[in-house]
Amino acid sequence: MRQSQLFATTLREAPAEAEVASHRLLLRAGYIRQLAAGIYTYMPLGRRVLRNVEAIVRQELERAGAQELLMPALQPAELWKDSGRYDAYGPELIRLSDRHGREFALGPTHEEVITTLVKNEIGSYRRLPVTLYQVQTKFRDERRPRSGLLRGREFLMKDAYSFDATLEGLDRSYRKMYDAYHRIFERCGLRFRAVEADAGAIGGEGGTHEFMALADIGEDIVVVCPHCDYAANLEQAASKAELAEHRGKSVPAIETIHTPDVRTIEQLTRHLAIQAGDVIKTIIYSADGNPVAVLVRGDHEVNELKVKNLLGANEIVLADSETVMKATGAEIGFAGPIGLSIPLLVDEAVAAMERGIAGGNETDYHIGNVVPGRDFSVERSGDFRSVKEGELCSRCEEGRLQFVKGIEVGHVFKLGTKYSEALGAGYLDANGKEQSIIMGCYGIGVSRVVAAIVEQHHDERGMVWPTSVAPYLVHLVPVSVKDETQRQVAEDLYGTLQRMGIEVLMDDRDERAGVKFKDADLIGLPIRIVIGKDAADGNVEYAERHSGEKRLVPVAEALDLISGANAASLH
Ligand code: 9G3
Repeated sequence: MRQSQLFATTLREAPAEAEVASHRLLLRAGYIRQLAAGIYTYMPLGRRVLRNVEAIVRQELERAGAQELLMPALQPAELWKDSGRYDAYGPELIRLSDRHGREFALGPTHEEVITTLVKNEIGSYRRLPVTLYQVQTKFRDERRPRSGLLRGREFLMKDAYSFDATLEGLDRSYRKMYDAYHRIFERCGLRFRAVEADAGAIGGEGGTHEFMALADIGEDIVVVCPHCDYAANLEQAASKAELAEHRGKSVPAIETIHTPDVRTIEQLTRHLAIQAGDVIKTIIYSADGNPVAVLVRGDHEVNELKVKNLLGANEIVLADSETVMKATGAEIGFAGPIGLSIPLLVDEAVAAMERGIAGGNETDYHIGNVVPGRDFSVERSGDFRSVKEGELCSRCEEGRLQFVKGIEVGHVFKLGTKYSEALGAGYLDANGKEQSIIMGCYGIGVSRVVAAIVEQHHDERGMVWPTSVAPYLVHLVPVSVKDETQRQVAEDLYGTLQRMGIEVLMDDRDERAGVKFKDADLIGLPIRIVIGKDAADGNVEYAERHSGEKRLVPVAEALDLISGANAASLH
């Protein structure tokens, strides 16, 4: 491609609202242009990257045995009403009516559509298992679309759905997708971690993983162990509680302490000159309307998801002051485990304390010398706390957990029969009995992957594309197109590379060298060939954008180096 003809202009500056690197650089280098908030045009350079990412995704999905189809974006509202999700989603689900007044939604995802399709196609277990996928535009009316392609309102997703007759089959389908995702993100040049995540709103058979591309601007916290391969999202992560060296000496009987108006941990530790870790914090929740007390050490936080999962509750909220008064006989801030008649969930770090200070279940009073197991029951003890950085890894019990930021680029779910039951997608098993199909679903934010790659591969001068996804492999830069020798050598190289099937962009513009080099840095192609005054001796400069390495080589050697890089990148 000749840059003088390329439909792209580079910008000196990005608009003020562009904050993260990928948003700024993709705009400045002419890869994307915004049409409206969260809605983008992929310019030729950006489209080529998107297509390269799609190609990797398709190759790995096909290799995993998935079959590609393409579903409509316009989805009849009835499907969402049948699945019960029409009202579950608010303004994020874009709704519209057609000319006949029939209601539709612009597809944010396709569980309802694909399940209905399969329901009408699969009658017998003999047609199972099957995994279907598409690469298609999704619509989600984000309240605050931001960071360019990282969080758009119209974006490209690869969504796959697996259909099995048994849970073992689902495990196999899930594993194939999980492994394909590792290959995809590795080939895209992403540093990522697959983290155990909670099934969340989609409510499947449990067993779900998020693929997080590591980046400081990521919105999610990933808990990783530097010593082993443990990784989990913050909601799910578990640490090994470093249990207080166990009680040897006997602890005196409990004592009541007058603590007027001392309601918070911070006030209590100051009032009694103790550490937060000496406190037994008692938080009262309403779990599906039933009060429950959760005990964690004063320096820990309750992990409400873990409590919800253990109780199997649909909803868990902090109890209001009336509920707290009814359950404890005291105002909020004085709840304690002794004498409570509601269930006690005791975090293991509390159960291991030698003694602690706890609320007195009487306004303005706390209790000292409280011994877990002696003064209150610890039979319902477990992991109810959120992990903190520096705690011991729960898997290897050697590494100290670290918090890193991540961008969710993929998410795989075991759905079970949630949708097949709701929509009546069954099959006849070998005994002729009607069974519900067992599903999994697997998403990759294809357009988000483009931005995540930039977040991980850029420097102060611009983007640094991995060869596997770069819009072109080679950037030919003749220093002066007015110099007949330089122009000729460049034209010959351009022709040769094209005949070799190498993707090449030639900066044939009549611009100063400085402008050309700055633009080349910004656009970020992996290999740059500078044709300058040494062209007279048949030499050109071979430069790698990633390593910054430059060397003067004869044209023939430059071609060998490029051909090698091309083969390596399967470009
Ligand atoms: C909606 C809206 C937004 C949504 C959803 C539904 C996220 C919704 C979860 C998923 C789960 C998987 C298949 C590919 C992988 C992800 N945002 N989700 O269901 F109506 Cl407005 O999409 N779907």
